[in-house]
Amino acid sequence: HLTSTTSQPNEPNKRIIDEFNLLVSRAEAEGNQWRIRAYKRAVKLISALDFKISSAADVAHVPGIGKSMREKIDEIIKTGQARKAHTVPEKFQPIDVFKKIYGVGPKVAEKFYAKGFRTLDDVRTKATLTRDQQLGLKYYDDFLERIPRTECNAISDLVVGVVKKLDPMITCQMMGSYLRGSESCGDADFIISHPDGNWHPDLLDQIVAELKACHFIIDSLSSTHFGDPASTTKVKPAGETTFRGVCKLPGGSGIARRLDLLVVPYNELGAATIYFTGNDYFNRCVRLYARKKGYSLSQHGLTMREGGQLVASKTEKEIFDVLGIPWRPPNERNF
Ligand code: DCP
Ligand code: MG
Ligand code: MN
Repeated sequence: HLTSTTSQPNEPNKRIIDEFNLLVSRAEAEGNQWRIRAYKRAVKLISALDFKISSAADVAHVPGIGKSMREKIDEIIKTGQARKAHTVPEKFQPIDVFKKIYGVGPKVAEKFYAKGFRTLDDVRTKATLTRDQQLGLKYYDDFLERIPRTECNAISDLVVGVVKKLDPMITCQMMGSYLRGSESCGDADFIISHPDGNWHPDLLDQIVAELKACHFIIDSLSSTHFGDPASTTKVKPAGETTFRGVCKLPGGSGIARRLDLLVVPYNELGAATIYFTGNDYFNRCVRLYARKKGYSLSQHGLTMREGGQLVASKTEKEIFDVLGIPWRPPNERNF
């Protein structure tokens, strides 16, 4: 798993690994996803070596450590540090703070900086904010807190209970990092579907109304941009509805949490399940693999790239079978 970046104290290449971890932090501050992954992969690969690197030439044969990574290694061996990791531009810190506001992406964060804002208070008092961004400020500290798994279990019980009370037939499952077994989650994600196969246009509204009535949902965010990165159309397909909002477990931690509900047609449940199980990197890999085999995979189904005919969508297994990828449990999708 490429995400764990801890190094052992008796690590022969500790100096190099420590510097590379700083480079990961810097890439995170920059929001450069490609570099974050490249440096994390390098940390992982270097940590796995059982010999001390005395020059970058020692790792020239290691796949995944390319030329620019080797230049960094030589720099660290020669000077004791990677200069880039220690010269962080002044604007990174405020931009990093801004990007953590829900509804603020890298572009808006840059814009805030260019307008001369340096603190959250500047944004609060001087910026023109969308409703989502206003809520992002309101819940700034809460949204940065991760949800412990025990609280996720309680959230799952509550939501599933409310849905089953409406109609015991309906399937409702907590997805995302929770389904992958994480000890803590960034938000609470649910997929809901009705196995009678009919589309129930007001199902989501009913569920949201019930969850508001029991004081679980405390705010609504705009749900128009529910992200399917592979989707080329801006029009939401018929038969799918999403809710993004804010919830708080009655009698719980008192911390407001992000909630995502996704209602999908039953015949798309498999494709939607792959999508909402993640993680996002696993999804990118599977989608790329599907493309190479002449298919296109989205959260709605697996289709032919040429012609667009639907090949499979109902179950995960059907989709993975067509692709020739062995099905693996969610806890083995933490790429
Ligand atoms: N997803 C994706 N691509 C994105 C965003 C999301 O494929 N750009 C999919 C994979 C994710 C799932 O949706 O696993 C849920 O999205 P979250 O942002 O809630 O991510 P996770 O639940 O995986 O992690 P976290 O604990 O941060 O919520
Ligand atoms: Mg999540
Ligand atoms: Mn989510």
